[in-house]
Amino acid sequence: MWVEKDSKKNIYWPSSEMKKKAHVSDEKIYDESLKDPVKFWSNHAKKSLNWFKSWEKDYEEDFPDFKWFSGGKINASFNCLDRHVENNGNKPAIIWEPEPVEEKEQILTYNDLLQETKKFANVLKKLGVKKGDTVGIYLPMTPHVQIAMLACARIGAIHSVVFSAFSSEALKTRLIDAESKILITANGYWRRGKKINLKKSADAALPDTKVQKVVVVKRLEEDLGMKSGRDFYWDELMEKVSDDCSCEEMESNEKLFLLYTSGTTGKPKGVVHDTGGYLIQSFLTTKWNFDLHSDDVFWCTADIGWITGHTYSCYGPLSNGLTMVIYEGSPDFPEPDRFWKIIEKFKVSAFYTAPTAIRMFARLGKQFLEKHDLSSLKILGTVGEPIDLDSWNWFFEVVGKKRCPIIDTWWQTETGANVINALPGIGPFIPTVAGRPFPGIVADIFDDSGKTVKNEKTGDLVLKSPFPPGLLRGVYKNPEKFKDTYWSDYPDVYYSSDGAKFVFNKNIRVTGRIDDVMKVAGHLLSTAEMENAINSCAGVSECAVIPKPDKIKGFVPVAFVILKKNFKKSEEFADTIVQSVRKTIGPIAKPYKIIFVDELPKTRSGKIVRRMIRNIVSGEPIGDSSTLENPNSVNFLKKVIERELK
Ligand code: 6R9
Repeated sequence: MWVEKDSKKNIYWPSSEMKKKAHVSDEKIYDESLKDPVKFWSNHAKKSLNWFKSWEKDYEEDFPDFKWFSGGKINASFNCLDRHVENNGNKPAIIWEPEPVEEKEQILTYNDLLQETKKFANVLKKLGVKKGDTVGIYLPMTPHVQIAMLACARIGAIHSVVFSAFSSEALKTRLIDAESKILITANGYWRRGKKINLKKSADAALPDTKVQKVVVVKRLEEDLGMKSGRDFYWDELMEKVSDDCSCEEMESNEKLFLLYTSGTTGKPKGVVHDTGGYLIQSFLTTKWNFDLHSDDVFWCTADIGWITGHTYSCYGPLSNGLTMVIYEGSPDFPEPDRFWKIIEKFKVSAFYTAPTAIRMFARLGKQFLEKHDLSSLKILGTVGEPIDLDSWNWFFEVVGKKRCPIIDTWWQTETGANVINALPGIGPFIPTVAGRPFPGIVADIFDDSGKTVKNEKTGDLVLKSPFPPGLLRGVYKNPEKFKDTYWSDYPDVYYSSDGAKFVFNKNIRVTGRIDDVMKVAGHLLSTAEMENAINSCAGVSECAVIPKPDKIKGFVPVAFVILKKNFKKSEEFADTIVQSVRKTIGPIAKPYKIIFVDELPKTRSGKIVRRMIRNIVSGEPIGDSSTLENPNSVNFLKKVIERELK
């Protein structure tokens, strides 16, 4: 038993067994770390990471710019690989489970991973990649993706991974913005028993980008069309290089990677992460939040295309020298018990997934778990969106058999690593509540006037100085956007765009986004990006994309579309719109429904009042409509929504 129920409240505490085993179990860590957060992080960075040269200044701030460990020289690839091989070279680093059940798992030890990374780093060099260049990565979940990322880090190139289920247009936008000269992709992969032709999407993305060379992993047997002089097979390149490659000494604040995230405008933002700061927050949150010890097996189910994959399926576990599982395919293939089978097969001790997956499993039923031995599990983690009470209970009772703490981790692409959650050895574990800020992180919840809110009152979640070491250092090539998006709503703090409240004495419940982005099955999508795709269809005059609550996916996008004069609504036209969104962003952004309307509520200045439409769609109070330009549109819209969505 790793947890105990509080006898009075519906909350849980670590058992004495958990307290004994945990890396941290003394409550004092919070107060002590907050007395001097800079010292807290510096001590851990010194103790837990290998530096080629120690830093001159631990923290500097020139708001909103800040630096950690200035002058320090470090390499992420070295910290994830080289330093482990002497004592743990034969320890599995990655256990890769392919989707087809007839294919055997592949295990890469730290020796293997280091050797492959060194070789691939030499491949990159041979292709002309230099320190500071960006490299596009559009790969499925096979170990090539970690090798490619670590090879970039090794030579000081900046990786920019694009989710393999994004469309070619989404890939193109990101390749252009990042100015990538090289793309690493695969000829395909398996998803739900089908072959996905990734190379075709990659090819379609390349015109108008700066990409000159493409490295192709041969995941499938078929040749999907290689362009001579531009495309090269990964394996063939690897045969021709040496397996010796030293690490570039990176100044701590130099870029490690870019990762694009959806914002409130149609254009995704290239979130910039540095090296030393990002690495220490990734290292420590992995170790403490999932209470991982050397013989544990960690499995984070997130795709590498998202920040959760970067931090908890690459840099976090590998910098700790741990064994992690990665899985290529769909959670319910060939049967809905695939995840539980994997946990049993590899004796996973900490399992980190998303509420949308939990909701799907809960709906499928517990019979799929009951035939599997899940007794290896000690810690369960969740991330991506607020977890509802039913899903929390199901995760706790059915998956964890009431034995394991649930670590509900709040964080963002921008924060790089976990920021708010309970610690396994300290607790409390409160259903639907993330918990306290991780030690050394200063968070607060503000009311409109920038003062801390009272208990149980919702406000804006902010981070205060000294800013967490893993926090973003910029929006790629766009300092104005960086400033406007994160640092302008209140003086002196980082604004998260999430609503939150304090409950149970300084624990934080995150209530969700307050800006125009939505989480669809855990994927952060921008309504403006979807609206741009819809507006580009001939015949569309204007539109509003609104999140509709959904039992499994959290939210699904519904598009309200006003047509130009002389255009008629039809099912075919609705389908054209759906296909346009699919093509521009990817299948995850596919609208649940297209609703044609004659008008939408607007302000006097002509802006669509999306908040009001959102309230009608989620059945919440509509608010004052008297100041609208067209107050009658609201009643009309209510009827349409009742008819189309109920
Ligand atoms: C890591 C990740 C960030 C947004 C964030 C918030 C939501 C993430 C959450 C959570 C409540 C949690 N979010 N974890 N909300 N509780 N435990 O998901 O990054 O894709 O950038 O999304 O996700 O709304 O602002 P990203």
